[in-house]
Amino acid sequence: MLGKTIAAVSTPYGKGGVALIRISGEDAVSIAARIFTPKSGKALCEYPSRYAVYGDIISDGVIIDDGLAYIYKAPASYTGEDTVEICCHGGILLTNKVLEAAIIAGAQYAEPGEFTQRAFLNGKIALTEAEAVINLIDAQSDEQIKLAASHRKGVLSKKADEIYSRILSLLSSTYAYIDYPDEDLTDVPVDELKSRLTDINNELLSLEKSYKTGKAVSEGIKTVIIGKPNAGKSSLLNLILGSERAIVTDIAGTTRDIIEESVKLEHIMLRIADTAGIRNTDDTVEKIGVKRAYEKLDESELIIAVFDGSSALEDEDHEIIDKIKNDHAGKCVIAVINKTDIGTDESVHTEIKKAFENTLCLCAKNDHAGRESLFALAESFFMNGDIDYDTNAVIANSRQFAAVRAARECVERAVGAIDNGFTQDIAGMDLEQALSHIGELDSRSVGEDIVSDIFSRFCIGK
Ligand SMILES: Nc1nc2c(ncn2[C@@H]2O[C@H](COP(=O)(O)OP(=O)(O)OP(=O)(O)O)[C@@H](O)[C@H]2O)c(=O)[nH]1
Ligand SMILES: [Mg+2]
Repeated sequence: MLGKTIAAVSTPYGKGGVALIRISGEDAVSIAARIFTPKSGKALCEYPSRYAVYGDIISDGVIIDDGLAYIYKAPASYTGEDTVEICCHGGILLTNKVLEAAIIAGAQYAEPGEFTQRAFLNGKIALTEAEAVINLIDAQSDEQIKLAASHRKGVLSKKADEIYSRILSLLSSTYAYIDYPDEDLTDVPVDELKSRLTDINNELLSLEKSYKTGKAVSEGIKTVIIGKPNAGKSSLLNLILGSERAIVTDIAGTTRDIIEESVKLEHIMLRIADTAGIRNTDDTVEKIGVKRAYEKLDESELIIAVFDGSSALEDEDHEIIDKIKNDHAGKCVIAVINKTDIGTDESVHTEIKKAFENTLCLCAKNDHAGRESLFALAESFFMNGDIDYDTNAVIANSRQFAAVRAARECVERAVGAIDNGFTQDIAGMDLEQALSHIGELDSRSVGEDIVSDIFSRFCIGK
């Protein structure tokens, strides 16, 4: 596959000042030379690497534009192969004609993400760095850019390398034991092996925990707003979003279906679902709404439970409190005591504060200070202040998380084996598996299907 030379338009489809057509592969320079004639009269192939050359762009023997050709010789290019990038004026038809000329001159259309896939296959970038390219392109918040940029710089892949080397050096000690069990050839005494493995285990554990933040930043936290009818859930959604997204009326049972929106806080994103008010009802549509509300509650990572603080709690409120306490223990919960503007029922405050650790009194109609307090509380669950992404490796997706967790479990098993008096070779088997999982995090032992899945999420031309 790497033998063929590929080409694609790397700039977005549409009119613009300039467009960029990228050609990569063994024949990149000779193909580009067929469609690009330098004004200097010198052939394109005669230019050294990293040169920007001004010239004419030719299609079907006719000059159709003038522009620049940037030459990068392997391995000093994005893909690690010979690459030429041709910049022409950014017309839709014109850009397509330049690409078509490159195809006629011998290139093949690139698949989505194929340039970055080649960079990965040619060892130019680690898998986490390739994933960061997609995240940079898809970023919707400053924090997402910071996290992706740190992965692009290799902060996570360097951490993976470091842990890999540390496990490997301990593994070689266990190999010495396997080869010469009766001789005392192991480099590392068993106590030291255990203490070094415990350090690695802790390091993997803190990496695993970093996903709580990484997920909040890069994927967003699944958040549900739940409460009895008329508690003010939709009003709260509107306050959070700063727009009249959901219908609000004084008729109990106004919201029937789930309303989903995303909101950016200072660092993290919330993927919020407003739900139908919880109550027993004979109304067929509302019943389905209540069932969906409970399903959203099950999926959620952050629960915003809304209570009307102006009048005593009702059966529905108690049902919701019990449900959260019994079935969702351990989840992040914010209990909002709403309608502070129309009075305070002390019993509600007492009961809610007794039931939940994090409570907030506000007026969902227009309380902007309350909105800020809600955001600050949500942030505090997932972020510990500003993160220095240059020094802290943070896991950004479930694939990376699964690899780190699996590696940590293997190291933990190895420690357990030593604790239980097993010989080093038994721990060694777990360490071999741990290495393979760390390898999955980056590149060394990742499956072909996973690689294809990652690159299929790219756009064409990247
Ligand atoms: N005074 C006052 N009224 C509020 C407040 N929050 C909501 N309301 C009113 O309470 C009524 C119900 O508000 P909604 O936001 O529709 O309540 P809900 O929980 O979404 O109700 P359902 O969709 O029926 O489950 C509306 O008349 C709101 O204007 C508040 O903080 N103060
Ligand atoms: Mg509603």
